[in-house]
Amino acid sequence: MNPLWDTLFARHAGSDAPFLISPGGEATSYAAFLDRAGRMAGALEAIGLAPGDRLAAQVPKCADAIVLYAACAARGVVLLPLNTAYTAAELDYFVRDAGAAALVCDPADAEALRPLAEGAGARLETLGPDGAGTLPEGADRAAPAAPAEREEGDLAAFLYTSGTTGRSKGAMLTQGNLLSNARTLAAHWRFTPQDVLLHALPIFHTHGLFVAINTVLASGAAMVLFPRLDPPAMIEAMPRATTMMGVPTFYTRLLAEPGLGAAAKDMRLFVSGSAPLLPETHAAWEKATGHRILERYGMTETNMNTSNPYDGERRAGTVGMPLPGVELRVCAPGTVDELPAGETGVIEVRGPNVFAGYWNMPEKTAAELRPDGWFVTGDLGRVDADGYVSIVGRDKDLIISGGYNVYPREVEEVLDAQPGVAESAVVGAPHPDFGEGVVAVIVPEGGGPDMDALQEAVAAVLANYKRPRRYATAEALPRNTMGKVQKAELRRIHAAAFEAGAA
Ligand code: MCA
Ligand code: AMP
Repeated sequence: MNPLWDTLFARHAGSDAPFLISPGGEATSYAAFLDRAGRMAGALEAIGLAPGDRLAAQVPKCADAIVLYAACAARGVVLLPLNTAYTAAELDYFVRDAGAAALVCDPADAEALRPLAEGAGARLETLGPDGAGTLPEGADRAAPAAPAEREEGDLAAFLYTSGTTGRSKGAMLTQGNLLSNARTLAAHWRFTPQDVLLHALPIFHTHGLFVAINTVLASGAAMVLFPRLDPPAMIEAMPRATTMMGVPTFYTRLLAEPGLGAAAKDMRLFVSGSAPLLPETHAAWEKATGHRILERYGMTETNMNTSNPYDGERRAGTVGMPLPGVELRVCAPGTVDELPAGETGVIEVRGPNVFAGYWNMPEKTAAELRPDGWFVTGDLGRVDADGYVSIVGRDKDLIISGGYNVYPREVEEVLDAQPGVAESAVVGAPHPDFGEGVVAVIVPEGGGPDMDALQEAVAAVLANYKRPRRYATAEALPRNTMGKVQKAELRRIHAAAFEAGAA
């Protein structure tokens, strides 16, 4: 028995139905995909990976990257997908912290990453598009491996999430976590084998990897795989598709594309999540396409928690109701006192979707995952009298830019270490394309920093989407009587940082 492999993958054995479709229309059947996944599992076995071993993967989005996910499921190897924008410094931490047995990277990055892998005691493998790399070549040669024996409680993936304090945490997701959500979403969003999903999300986060791919697998649907967000190509493919999932930036960028209305005519469902969808975008989309976007809410630690209804009202500005099997409550901050409908507090969730804790961090786990199974999300929200959940803010210091999380603390630590910087504070400001953009406020010391050198130093350690897009200076940071930086005040001061014409 291997529930993840059996339920999502093996049940399609022998099926000629399409699973992966290239933007040009070339289809790979489920049967052909499974054959390759079995061989890729053989390649993992050949390099000595055993069930429970961690495999870190910073690989380009391509069919073989999805084959690798399937092979890890088959082999019981714990997949640790990594953002392709992460720098070597970021990668080094994840590989070491997870005790990864292998690091898989783009063949083009192999030489640069070899010392890192060696230093961390991980073997280095490569995987690129079009069958290039040591693992795809290994799969070409390997015989299919038999699936490993696994149970629902066994780990399937580690997804790292930064935090408001301390080191990044590896959220441990079990086979059961992924399966419960896959089944729920496929049913709730009415996926069938006739569906074709436009897949343009990255596949190293929950949204593109689990929400999108597992829902397709759980329903026997197909997906058109785009290497990245590509509005013209997606509009062209839309008449051959039925559904799309995206972050809000997908919707604002597609709205600027000619031909959207006609292309979207026969689509069945548009889903948005990972960041708040502005009610204006919701309205503009309905006007342009006749479709009401279905917004849902989730987290790395919990997969999906709530969704607007498929049949009922998809209410703009809300994330709908708790999904079947998921409990949600709103508590007064710092307590377990549940608040009445309409009052704002911290959202907590419980259910089979909630992760097993943070890798090697019992204290962090205890702080966020209560012994009775409630997970403290750090999102501030309320539940209306008719059950719709709205997210109204965050109890955690977090910026969400284009669907990616940026933890200000991580950026501030890098800025504070630069010459000429006494201290810094990083906040989010409304951004027309990314929803929020990163703004850094620097308190200079001495002659102040050399800004070119500072930006170079930032780029050397932080992934591109975390880097401040605006810098401002201040003589001092606003602080409250406890000495805490008043981020709300800084957000107010810099609210127009990304408005047209702003410096
Ligand atoms: C790219 N850039 C960004 C971002 N993405 N800057 C800020 N925020 C971003 N998200 C910058 C690059 O640094 C570069 O800057 C320039 O934009 C162009 O880069 P490029 O890669 O070409 O950008 P793009 O292809 O246009 O990508 C924008 C994007 C992408 C499509 C919005 O970021 C994206 O796919 N986001 C989705 C993220 C996602 O899947 N989140 C789910 C997390 P420069 O020119 O200065 O070098 S999972 C989750 O949140 C939970 C579980 C949930 O509920 O789903
Ligand atoms: P991550 O840690 O990358 O999984 O990001 C999860 C966070 O994204 C949540 O805690 C929310 O703050 C945010 N999020 C996800 N979906 C939505 C949504 N539909 N509306 C508002 N925020 C969202």
